[in-house]
This record gives sequence, structure tokens and C-alpha cells, in this order.
Amino acid sequence: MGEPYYITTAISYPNGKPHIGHAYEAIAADVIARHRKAEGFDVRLQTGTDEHGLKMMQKARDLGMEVADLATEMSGYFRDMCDALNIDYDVFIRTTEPRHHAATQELWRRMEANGDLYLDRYEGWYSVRDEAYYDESELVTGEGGEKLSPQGTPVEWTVEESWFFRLSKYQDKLLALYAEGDFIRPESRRNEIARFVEGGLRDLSISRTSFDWGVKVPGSDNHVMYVWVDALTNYLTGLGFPDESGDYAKFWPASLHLIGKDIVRFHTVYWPAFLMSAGVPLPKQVFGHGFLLNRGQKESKSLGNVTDPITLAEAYGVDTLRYFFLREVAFGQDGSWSHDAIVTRCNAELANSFGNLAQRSLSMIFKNMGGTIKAGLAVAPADTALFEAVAGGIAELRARFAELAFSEGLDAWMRAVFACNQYVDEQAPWALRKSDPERMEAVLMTLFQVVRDLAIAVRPVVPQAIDALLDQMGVSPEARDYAALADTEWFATLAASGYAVDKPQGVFPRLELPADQS
Ligand code: ME8
Repeated sequence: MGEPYYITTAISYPNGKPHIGHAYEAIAADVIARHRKAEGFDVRLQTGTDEHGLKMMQKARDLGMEVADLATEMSGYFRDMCDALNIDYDVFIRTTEPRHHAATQELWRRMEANGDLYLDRYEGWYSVRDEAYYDESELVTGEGGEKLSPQGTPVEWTVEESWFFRLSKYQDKLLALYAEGDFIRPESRRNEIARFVEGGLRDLSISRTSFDWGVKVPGSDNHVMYVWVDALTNYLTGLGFPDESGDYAKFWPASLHLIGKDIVRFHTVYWPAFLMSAGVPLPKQVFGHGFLLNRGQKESKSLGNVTDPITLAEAYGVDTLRYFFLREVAFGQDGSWSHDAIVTRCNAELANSFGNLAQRSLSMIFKNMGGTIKAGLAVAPADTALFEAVAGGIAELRARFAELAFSEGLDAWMRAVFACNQYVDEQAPWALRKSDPERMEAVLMTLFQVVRDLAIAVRPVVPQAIDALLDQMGVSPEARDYAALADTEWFATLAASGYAVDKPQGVFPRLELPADQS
């Protein structure tokens, strides 16, 4: 087994059904996980739901439901979304699980043993929507003159007895952490957080007495922990913490916490400070991705533009949606989606470029060579040039994906696909059929090999379609990782086995705009 790679998504608030932003994050995490697997890492992917806190209580009250029932019902929809989008998670965690309560209480005890917790009274501006306290100086004024959080959500003046965490003590250590490596990415978010921490840190109120839907504070039964203490600990719970053998020993510290830009502060200020306090090693990296917008607008119930990601995947295909999200948006920045953009992008690149290349290559092999795979044919300079162009494109895809620059990686892949299509046009195998059948065979066999390479390269993004294609090409399921790209014998072995391709089935159909969108 390769080097361990542990990646997590944020755990979602199950106070409603999953939205497109949840789908975007899950897909990106899954592509990272599959990419790392293809690179030979021993990968673990964790996702789940963040079920405590005031926000959940209030939603349950509005719906006249028990909060536990709301959490269970909605958490099921998040799991369904992961399944529908082909998210290959290893652990789906729910913060209401008893093992999570135990893990969080243990983290608390360690912070307390380190002298970092004390009881005091809290007065401050609290936003239920953000589940966060804000400083007076951070607030903004709404259109009606009301006070709002920096995220634009309502705040209330709140007074309660509370446990505090000595966050102020960690300012210098946090600044040193940001300075030394790439703990926070992208760079712009690192700068933003460093500026915030340089401005000074106040101790953090980390328990509540006004409700009881949460993890109980050890030794203070009338307090439940602030939901972010409990939520962040999920990354440890899923590995069996506090048991430090087994999965924890293997996978902690996490390689990457993938989260959205609105929760970077929690993951890069509070979380490392809690861990430092508890003597637990820090995750290696936190990446704050951008928001996905609907034609440039945030989706919201009041605008009536909320899209169910499962419906979208049903309309266009799961692979198509996955490809679109990663290709269209420069990862880290905000991006926009629309029905038009999905259809245009995926028809141009998946259906017309790569899909068509694969389909015409296999069709010609089927029609003109009886499907037979032949090795050992003469190689012309144009063939060598194409092999090199494709290998270069794939190397670039792998390098860009390792940096989470998906759009650029896919751009390099697309350029390699264009080189193949140009090769087909220039070599015109249909004309060679009469004039030089041997050369035609060499051209078609060159195409067969580069299609297989390009397919393996993009498999983390569009796994189902690529597996359907590689099945038709006789590529064994064990030889679909990047290591297979380095195997110089595969083609000769396949030919020697007497493999013949059947009449091919396209794997990237052309999309139409749904009637209600055109
Ligand atoms: O924040 N585009 O949960 P959540 C892209 N429970 N990503 C988006 C998005 C959008 N339009 N809207 C939200 C929480 N997200 C906490 C996390 S982690 C210990 C606790 C992202 O359901 C958001 O940034 O509000 C976050 O990473 C994830 O979706 C879950 O958001």
C-alpha cells in the first residue's frame, strides 16, 4: 500500500437538503481522492453531517419536528447525494453518533488539562446563522439600519455563562504556522487569515447554556459545547480518536481539509489552536475553495433559484456534471454555472472532442481491422510526435491536479485531445484504407493507445464513462491507475491475447438543453 492520504470535506449542516455548493465540494474532494489513488496513495475520504447547534434547533422548531428526527432525515439526503454523485467516501460521519461525543469530550479534557479553558460570562453579538460571535467592530449595517455579521446575517446581543478557550495565547504560534509552509491555501486566503490574526485574538466562548442540543461539557452538565468545537473534531472521530492506534496512527495528521471560503477562519485559527492545546498534531493543509453561483448569483430560497444537485446530475449525467464543475471554475475562486454553460462546455469537450475521438477510433478499428489489436507495426515520426504530445499533456494534468488546479490540468488534457484529433485529420486513415492499408493500421493502433492513455488520465473526474470505455478496449480493471501509463508492455500483451474490439458504444452522448431551459 502507498503513502497514506487523508482528505476530508466540511461536514454539512443538515438543516435543509443539499444544495449545489455541497455537491461542488463533494465532487472536488472525490476527484482529489481518486487522483491520489491513481497516483498510488492509500487514500481515505471522509464526509458527513454537522448536526448540533442552534441553527438545527431553530429549524426543527420552525418545522414542528424533533431536532434528532430532522437531523436523521436530512443527513440521509446528504448521503444520498454522495451516492448519486459517485462520491467514493470511506466514512460518512454524523456528529450525533456516541463515538463522536466521546472523541470531542476527550479533546476538551486535554485542552482543560493544558490550562486553556476557564469559566466566565459572555456578552456579545451572536449570529445563529453563522454559529459565531462577532466583535462590534466587525459588524456591518443592513439596509434597514440593523446590525449584521460580516457575512450579512442577523446578529443578536447574547449574554450567558460560558467556558472560554485561551485563543489569545496562540496568536504567535498560529502566525508562525502560516509563515512556515502552505498550511492555508490558496495564498489569498492565507494572507486574509494572517491579517486577521495579526490584529489580535480574543479568547473564544466555547460552551452554551441556553440549549442542550450538543455535546455535554465534561463536569459541567448544564453546558453543551459550542458547535464548532464539536464539528471540527469530526475529523479525528472518524479515525477512532482517542484510540491512537489503527486508522488514527495511519491517517492522522490529515493531508487536506477541503472546505469553502466562508469557514476558513474556523479551520485555520480555531482548529489548529485547539489541537495545539490538546497536543494533537496539526493537519497538513486547509484549502478554502470558492463559491459556486447560479449565473453569478448565490442560490437562495427567496430568489427561487435553488437547484437540487441530484436533479442536475439526472438531467446531464453524473460524469458530465463532475467534469463541468472542475473544468469551468478556477479552483479556489468563485465560479458560475448555468444550463447553457454545462451543455456548451460538455458538448464541445467531452462529446465532440474526446468522445468523438474515442468513438471514431474504435469504430474504424472495428470496421477496417475486424476489431483486432495489432502490435509491432512500423512507427512513423508523426506517431512518435503524437505519443509525446499526449504524454506531455498527461504529465501536466497530473502536476496541476496535485496542486488542485483542476481547470488548468483539464486544459492540458484537452490540448492533448486536440492534438489527437488533428492527427486523425492529417493522417486521414479512411483514405489510407485503399492506398496504404498497413499505414492505416499503424495509425489506428496509435490512436488506440493514446485514447487509452487519455482515458486513464481523466478517469478521476469522469470515472463511470471512462470505465465503460476501457471495458470496451479490453483494459483490465486493475490497469487503470497512473502506474499503468508507465507499463510499456500493456499494448503488446493485449494484442498477444487476441483481443478484438466490438462495435463501440459512445460514452459521452451529446447533450440537449432541457425544454424548460432553452
Ligand atoms: O459550514 N458553493 O456547513 P454548510 C460552494 N457545518 N461551496 C459552498 C457553497 C456554495 N455556494 N455554499 C456552502 C458548514 N458551501 C459547517 C461546516 S466543518 C467542521 C463544519 C460549502 O452546510 C461551505 O463553504 O453550511 C462548506 O465548506 C460546505 O459547503 C458545508 O456548508
